[in-house]
Amino acid sequence: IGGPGGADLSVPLQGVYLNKAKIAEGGKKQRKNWTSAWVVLGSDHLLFYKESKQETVVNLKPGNRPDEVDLRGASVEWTKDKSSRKHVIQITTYAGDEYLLQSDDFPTISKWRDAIKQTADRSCSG
Ligand code: I3P
Repeated sequence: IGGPGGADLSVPLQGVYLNKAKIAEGGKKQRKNWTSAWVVLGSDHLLFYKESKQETVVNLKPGNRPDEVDLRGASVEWTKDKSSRKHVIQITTYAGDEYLLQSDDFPTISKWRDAIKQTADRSCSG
C-alpha cells in the first residue's frame, strides 16, 4: 500500500480536528483567532466544520454551513514565521485568503499537509 514517495492518496482522508486561524482575506491582514475546526478534504476544496457530526442540529442551522476554501491555485507551505506554535502550515488561496492550520501531533498535520498540497497542485492545472 502506498505509492512511491509520499502519502497514500488512494485512501480518502477522514476528517480531523485541526486548529485553524484565518489571517488574511483578499490579501488584507485579519486579526488572528485560533479555533478548532473539523477539516474535510474534497476533490478541490477544504471544508471547515464546527463539529464532526455534520448532521447535528448546530450544523443544520442556517448560517452554520461549513467554510469552504477553494484549493485551485492555492499554495500550501510549512511556516515558522506566522505563529509561535509548532507544526503550522499556511494555505494561501488564489483569491488571497490566508489560513493557518496547526496540530501538536506532527504525523497528523504532516499527512494533511501532503494531501492538501497534492490536491492544490493537481487541481490548479486541471
Ligand atoms: C494573539 C493570540 C494568538 C497569537 C497572536 C496574538 O493575540 O495570542 O494566539 O498567535 O500572535 O496576536 P490576541 O488574542 O490578543 O489577538 P500564535 O498563537 O499563532 O502565536 P501574532 O500576533 O504574533 O500572530
